[in-house]
Amino acid sequence: MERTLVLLKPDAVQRRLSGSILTRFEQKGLKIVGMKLVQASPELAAKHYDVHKERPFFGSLVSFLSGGPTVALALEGREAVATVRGMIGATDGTKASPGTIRGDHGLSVQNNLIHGSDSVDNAHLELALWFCPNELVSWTPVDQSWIG
Ligand code: DAT
Ligand code: MG
Repeated sequence: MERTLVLLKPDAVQRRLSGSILTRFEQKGLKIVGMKLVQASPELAAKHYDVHKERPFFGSLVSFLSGGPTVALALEGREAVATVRGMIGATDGTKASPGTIRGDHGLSVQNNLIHGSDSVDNAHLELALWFCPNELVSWTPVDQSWIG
């Protein structure tokens, strides 16, 4: 079982899409093991996007991610990292396939609603950045054996 970090970024919260996006993950069979509303500081946003610190859009990206509340989710399931990335779709909403979260809800590159970790290693790092260990809950859903 893998765990991955998902952020419903401030545009998703402002547009009241948090619930419908979360429903997609629940319906897929992914298990919520962490969930909270966070007002990210610019420092947290900058750490989260540290890999992009040399890019010209970095300052704007940090302002965006710290510009309102974000829903932070830790999701668990088989192949959770790649599964979530597939459900999210391409970075640019205009290129993201219909049926994906970005493909169904956005036209922007920066304001693209959602983040998902891109590798198991980055998932570990990002989960540690956004959650304290005691905020992650290990539990077994009653239908687990039917989900796989
Ligand atoms: P992803 O979120 O699909 O993993 P990424 O890691 O390449 O995409 O970039 C991180 C975020 O930075 C992305 O969600 C939106 C923003 N971004 C990426 N490329 C951009 C660009 N050319 N202009 C503005 N923002 C960009
Ligand atoms: Mg990325």
